Amino acid sequence: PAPRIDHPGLAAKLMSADDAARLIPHGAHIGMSGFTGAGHPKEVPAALARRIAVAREAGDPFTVGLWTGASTAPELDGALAAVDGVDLRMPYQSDPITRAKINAGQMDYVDLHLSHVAQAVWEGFFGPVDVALVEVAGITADGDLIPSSSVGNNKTWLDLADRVILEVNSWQPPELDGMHDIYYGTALPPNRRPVQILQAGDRIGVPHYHCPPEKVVAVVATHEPDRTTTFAPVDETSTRIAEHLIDFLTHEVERGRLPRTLLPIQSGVGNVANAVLANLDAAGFGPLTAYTEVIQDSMLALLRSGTISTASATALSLSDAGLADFLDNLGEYRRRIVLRSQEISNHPEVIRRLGCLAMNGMIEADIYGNVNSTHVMGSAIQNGIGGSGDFARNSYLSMFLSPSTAKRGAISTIVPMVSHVDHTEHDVHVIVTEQGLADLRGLAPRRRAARVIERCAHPDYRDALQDYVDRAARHAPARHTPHLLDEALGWHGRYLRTSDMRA
Ligand code: 0RQ
Repeated sequence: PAPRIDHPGLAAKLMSADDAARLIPHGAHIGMSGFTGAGHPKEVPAALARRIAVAREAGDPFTVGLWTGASTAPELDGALAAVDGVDLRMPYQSDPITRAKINAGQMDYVDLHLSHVAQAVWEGFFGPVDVALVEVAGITADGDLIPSSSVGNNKTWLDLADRVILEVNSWQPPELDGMHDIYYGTALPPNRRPVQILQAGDRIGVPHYHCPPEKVVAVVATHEPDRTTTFAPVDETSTRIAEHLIDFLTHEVERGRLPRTLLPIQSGVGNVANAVLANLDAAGFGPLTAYTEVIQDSMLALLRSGTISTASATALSLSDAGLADFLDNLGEYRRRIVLRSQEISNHPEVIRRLGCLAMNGMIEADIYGNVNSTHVMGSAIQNGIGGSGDFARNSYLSMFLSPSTAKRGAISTIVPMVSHVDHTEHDVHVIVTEQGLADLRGLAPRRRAARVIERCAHPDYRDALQDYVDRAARHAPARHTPHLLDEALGWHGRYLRTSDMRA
C-alpha cells in the first residue's frame, strides 16, 4: 500500500533512506522513535550505519548520540553499534552488540528513569536535539503526524529538534489512528500543572503529533514490520512465581486492602512478568485496568477475555502470534488501549494517584530488600532500569519477581548484599521467587532478612545466608542492618573466580 502522506508539501520531501541519512552529520544527537521493538525507524538507521562504515574506512571519525524511547531492534541499535557509530546511548537498551560495546568501555551509556528523559533533555543536560528521526503511521492533510506502534519520547524529539526526518511506514495499520493520547500540557517547574489522569483509560491530549512542516527535511516511505519478541514458554518456575503472587493478591483482597477489581496493574518486561499476567486470567479478579509501560502478549489476552477492561501504555511489545492477534482485532483493541508519551505513561504523580500494583523482574535482591535490576556481578550492564524505578518508587504495592537462582543454580538471586542498587529497601514491598513470597511491609531490617531467607532463598543457599546473618548479628559494628563488609560481596567474588557462588 502507498504510504499515507496527505500533506502535499511533505509529500514533496520524499527521498531514499540513503539520501536522508546524508543529512545527518558526524556528532549529531539524534532523537529516534522506538520502544521495545515497536515504532522504531526501519531504514534510515541502517543507511546511516552504512555511511558511518564508509567514513571509517576512509579514516574519518563518525559517531552520533543515539537517544530513543527504550530498546529498539537489530537494524537500529545493532547496526549502529556494530560499526562503532554510537558515542553515547540513552536511556535504555537490550541489544547484545550494544551491551557488549558498553561493557567493553567502547560506548557511553546513560541509564535513566524513563519518565525523566524528556525533562533531562529539555533542561539541556545532553545538549541539543540536532535531528529527530521518527517513524509515523501517516501524515494528515494539515501536516500533523499519526503516531505508530509506540510513542516514547517522540513528542519531545519533534518539539526540540532543529531538523526532522520522518519514516512513514505503510506496514503500520491505518486503524492505529485515534489510539494515541499525546499530551501537550507538560512544562518545567515552576509552571507544572496537575496531570489530570484520574483513571487508567483517561484521555487528556490529542491523537496526533504537531510538527511545523518547515522543520521536516526528509520523508522516507517504508513498509517494514516491527521487531517481534519471542517469549519463553510459561514454565514451572514462572508458574510458581505467579501462583505465589496471586495467592498474595487474593489475601490482600480478603483483608480489605485491595478491591476485587485490584488496582491498575503495571507489568515489566521479560518472561516472568509475561507468565504472571498469563496466570491472572483464571484468578477471578476483575474487571481490571492496567497503567503500564508496555503491552505484552498476555496483556492482550487479558483484554480479549475481558479480565482487563482498559490498558494505558507507551508501546506494544508482542510476539508474532501476539502481533497477528493485535492486527486481527485492532478495531476492538483501539477502543481499549491508550498509548501515551513515556513521561505520562510512567508519570510518578499519576502512578501514585492511581495506586498502581507494580510487578517487575530483577537480577538480584539482598536479604534487607535492596534490589538490583540492571547489573550482572556489579560491573556489567544487562539492559537498564527502564521504567521499573518510576513504578517501584511510586506504586501502592511494589513487587519484584525472579527465579531464586540463575545460571543453572550457580548464582543465588538472593544475596547478602546486592552488587548494584537500583531500588532501595525503602522502595521494595514484596519479593517473590518460585520458593515463596516475602511481604516486607512494616518490618525492620533484621526481620526482613529472616523473612527473605525463609520465603525466597533457594534451599541450596538458605543455610549459607542464615550463617551470614547470624555472624553479622554477632560481629558487625552495629545491629540495625548488620553486615560483614569484608564478606558482603564475597559471593559475587567467588562466582567471578569459580563460576559458582556455592563452590
Ligand atoms: O540471561 O538469558 O543470558 O541466561 O539475566 O533473566 O530470568 O530470563 O528474566 O527476562 O524476566 O529479565 C531484570 C533482566 C530480568 C529484566 C531482568 C540473567 C539470566 C538471563 C534474563 P541469559 P530471566 P527476565 C518496565 C520494567 C529492568 C527493566 C525493567 C530487566 C537474563 O526484568 O531488564 O524492569 N529489568 N523494566 O541468566 C547474573 C543474576 C541474574 C542473571 C538473571 N543474579 N546474575 N545473571 N540473570 N539473574 C519495562 C521497561 O522498562 C521497558
